[in-house]
Amino acid sequence: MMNVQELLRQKLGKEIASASNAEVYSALLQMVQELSKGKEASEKKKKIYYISAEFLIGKLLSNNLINLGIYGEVRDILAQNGKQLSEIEELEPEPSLGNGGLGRLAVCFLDSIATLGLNGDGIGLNYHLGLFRQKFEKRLQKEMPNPWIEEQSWLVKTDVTYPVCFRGLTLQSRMYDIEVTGYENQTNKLHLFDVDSVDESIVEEGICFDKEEIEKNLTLFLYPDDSDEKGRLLRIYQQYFMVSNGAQLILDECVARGSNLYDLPDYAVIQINDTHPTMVIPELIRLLIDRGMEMDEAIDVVSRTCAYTNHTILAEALEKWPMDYLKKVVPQLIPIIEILDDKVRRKYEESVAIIDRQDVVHMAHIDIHYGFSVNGVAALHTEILKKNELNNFYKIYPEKFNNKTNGITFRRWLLYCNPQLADFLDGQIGTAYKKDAGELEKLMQYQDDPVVLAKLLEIKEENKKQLCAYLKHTQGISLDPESVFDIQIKRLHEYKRQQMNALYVIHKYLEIKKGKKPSTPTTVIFGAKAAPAYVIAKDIIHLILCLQEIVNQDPEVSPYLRVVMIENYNVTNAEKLIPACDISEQISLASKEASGTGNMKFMLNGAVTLGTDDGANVEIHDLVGDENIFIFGAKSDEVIAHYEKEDYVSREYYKSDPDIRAAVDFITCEEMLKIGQKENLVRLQKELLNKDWFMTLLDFKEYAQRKEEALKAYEDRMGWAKKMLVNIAKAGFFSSDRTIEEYNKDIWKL
Ligand code: 26Q
Repeated sequence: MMNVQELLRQKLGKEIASASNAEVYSALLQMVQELSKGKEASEKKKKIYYISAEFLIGKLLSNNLINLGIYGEVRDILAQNGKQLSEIEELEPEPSLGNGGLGRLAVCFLDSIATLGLNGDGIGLNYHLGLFRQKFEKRLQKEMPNPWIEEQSWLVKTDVTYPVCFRGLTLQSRMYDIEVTGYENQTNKLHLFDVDSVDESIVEEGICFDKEEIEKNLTLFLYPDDSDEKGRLLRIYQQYFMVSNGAQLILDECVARGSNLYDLPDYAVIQINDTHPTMVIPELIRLLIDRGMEMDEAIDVVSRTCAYTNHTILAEALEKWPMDYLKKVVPQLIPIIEILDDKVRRKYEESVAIIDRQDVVHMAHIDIHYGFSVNGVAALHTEILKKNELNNFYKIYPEKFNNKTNGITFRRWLLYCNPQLADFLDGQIGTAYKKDAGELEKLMQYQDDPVVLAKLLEIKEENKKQLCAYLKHTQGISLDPESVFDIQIKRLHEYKRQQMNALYVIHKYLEIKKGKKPSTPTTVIFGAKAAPAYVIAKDIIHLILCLQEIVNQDPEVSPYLRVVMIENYNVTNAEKLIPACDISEQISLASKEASGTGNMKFMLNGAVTLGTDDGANVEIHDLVGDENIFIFGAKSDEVIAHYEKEDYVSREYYKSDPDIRAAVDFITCEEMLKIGQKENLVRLQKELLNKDWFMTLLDFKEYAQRKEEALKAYEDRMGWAKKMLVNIAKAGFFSSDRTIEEYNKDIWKL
């Protein structure tokens, strides 16, 4: 057994008590890196490479301490020396190498791959300034760079470097590694590629920079603004840089493990995370041909190595690149893509072609034809892919389609973020659930035990108080821990319908003004970043920030209703918000949210879902039963029918329902215009009345009713605690360990 105290003292070169927090942080980082290194996986023959444009890793210090099994010990040693681990954690910057679901999923998967002792690494890019840091100014979102790489960080610089050729430009890459510790098991790696020539000083105001200086800007930002051609070309540069490095690394490693390349599928499986890394397919083919393989053979080998995950059914998110753009950046891929298209065209109809009549390349089509597996991320989502969105492909390749319902790592989303609950579970049902999540079901035997139920309520109350203290400390916001915490945190998108929640706030505000005082006060909490060029999404943020001001400042209303939008929503504040939640808002328009993973995190932490029958909510609903979830709204087949018939007219709902009318009118009322920007508010209101593409008004009435029911149910404290208990007990299915076991059994076969 190692002596943690001794190791720490060694790294510090002095007594812990006399070191600063910064020194302790630095020593802990070194110590963890050393311990993780000692657990590096021995390479087995076949390996999974998870390639993704996003890895939303979150802070790593405590996560790694937990996975190494020394969290409690370190916390106590520090405490004995007058140091708080929670304060030291605050010194670690959070890398923002992802947007939301897809990026966070990738990291939960890396955790489970290592925890299950599988051979697998992640491959991505080392964005120096991440997504962006969100600031609110005049109730509008402003974007700032989020530098996260410090002198000392989790990144380990390696000697691995590859040439990557673009038209008229060859860059030499550099690989950095981050150790991925599994829970009480081995350590795997996240490989992040970069170029030495990146120059952060070219960033001007906010997140503006010269989009043409590729050598300097290539790995500055995740999703640089792609509203103009230069921005879109930069995305192609990034994507190709990622996949070319990935492909070269994979081939090198497989050869080193004994592959002759003709047997590549016995040595590697590449999971393509959405279409962003799709060019890995033509790139691998190109590299194999370079190494002497025939074209047809190369296509066959690559097709048996690559598998594709689809994360969205929104048409606008399915990537399509004009041939012109590809020619400007990666001309070497053009002949290969043309051959891939030609082969498809000889066999199948136009609708499944790779290059369409407008000379645009459909990236997902490459993945489906030239990968051996296509999976959706929740049962409903996969069904919709098969029946609707990708039906033409399903008819050709029924055997390729499969579902892998998403999951989350319980280490971060329970053990770390909710230690009180984890400790309580340990005492109640034992500790086996940490590695075998199905064990949580054992909690069901206590569903009528008043002592257990009271304890769950007490833990929730404590978490709410801690959240209040955190928000006071970090954002200067004061909240009432006695109120119901109703939380919607996720990327801002019209289909997720934050605007519906905002309309509810208006509705409630107007009711209170009319004298209808609720018996339980509610705090509605939002957290969301909007894509910098997504105009309506930014208008919705503006609406919420204006409401926050009006509602909270109104002495008649604020004792009963408060609205808060958290600035710069990220993994770190999610870890505080989720354990403190009573009502989890999962209100996307049915059929639009592929899965959702926040919904699972909330459930696991004892929140009750208020949601539509969409994505993984459907599976949550099945597991907990009608009693323990609040479901409302149009079902996915109704919604799909509305789109087909084009018969949804939002204005009809506005005209016929006085509550809806009052709420929508309020958006541009005098009070709002006094503090808000007319342009934004009017535009948003018009959008709701004239288009409302995601059918907010269709579901509004039922949403408001269900929410009232949930608030009513909350007042019966023991009844509510039972709902909490059932949600926790049934959450085991959503462990990413289960998801990864399924990927391995059906797709990877490691
Ligand atoms: C596409 C084209 C151009 C620019 C950007 C993009 C782009 C960027 C990011 C498209 C999609 C994304 C991210 C998608 C995402 O996060 N999807 C979420 O994936 C989760 C994990 O499977 C699901 O739970 C969510 O339902 C899904 O929305």
